[in-house]
Amino acid sequence: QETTALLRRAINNNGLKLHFQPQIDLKNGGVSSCEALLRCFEDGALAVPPAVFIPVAEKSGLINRIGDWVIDAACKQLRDWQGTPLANTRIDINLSGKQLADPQMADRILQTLGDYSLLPAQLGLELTENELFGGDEAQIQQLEKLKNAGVYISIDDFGTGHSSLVYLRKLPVCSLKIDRTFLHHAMENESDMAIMQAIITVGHRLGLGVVVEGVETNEQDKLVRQLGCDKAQGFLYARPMPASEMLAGIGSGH
Ligand code: G
Ligand code: G
Ligand code: MN
Ligand code: NA
Repeated sequence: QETTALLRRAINNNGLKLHFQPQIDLKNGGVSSCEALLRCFEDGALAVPPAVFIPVAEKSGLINRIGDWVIDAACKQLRDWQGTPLANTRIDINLSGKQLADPQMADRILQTLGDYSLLPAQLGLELTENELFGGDEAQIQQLEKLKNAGVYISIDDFGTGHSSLVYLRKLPVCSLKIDRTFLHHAMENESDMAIMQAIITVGHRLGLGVVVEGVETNEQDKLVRQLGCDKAQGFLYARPMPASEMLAGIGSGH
């Protein structure tokens, strides 16, 4: 298939790159974490967006090689940020549920962190609800191992999957990322506002951090502050960018 061939070329020709999107600490305006978002280049230009190539990679099995590349690249970046103003900025990578089916995944992540002389708390993992709840006991144990070691674990796109709130207290997670559709609807719709409020309350009562994604306007920024979210991510603050721009922009501001 065309996308699979493109991905293979990108893997072999240094065409994969990580971009980073800051997460803003709403209490103090700092950037204590960022999300790593994979980009696929060919001949110096973006070739295909992740919303297209990630599902293809999951089907073809290439996701394991790509996922390992992402883990290594994120750790390399964290090491390169040591001694810069971004030294304490955690990188959160997106993990596909398929990757956790590999029983060595947790050990490999911890090994890679060690190889780069990093602390586990410098890395975070984002998994969607369906990936978390679809996982068997062995996959949950891998996440538990990572969390116990200090790796930060978030539920991505929270509120859109088929999860029950009861599972929140059983799953080894540190924070919820509220799916951006809730914020966008909450601006117009009282019931979406109520749902968002409820998610934030439940999250906090369970001791979880609450991150909101997709903040694009000042009104939305005001709302998420009023609602008591801990962190926010969105085009209003910054778009995903190469590491060099992270250092030039955010790094110098503090
Ligand atoms: O960057 P963008 O908003 O286009 O990302 C689209 C989707 O691709 C998001 O759902 C994101 O979680 C996913 N994605 C981006 N980078 C990665 C990655 O490194 N691994 C996995 N599994 N998914 C990713
Ligand atoms: O599903 P996940 O949360 O991993 O997706 C991250 C994706 O969301 C990235 O592709 C990123 O480009 C996109 N994104 C980040 N901020 C915003 C925003 O403010 N608005 C919209 N529409 N998308 C955003
Ligand atoms: Mn994500
Ligand atoms: Na998300």
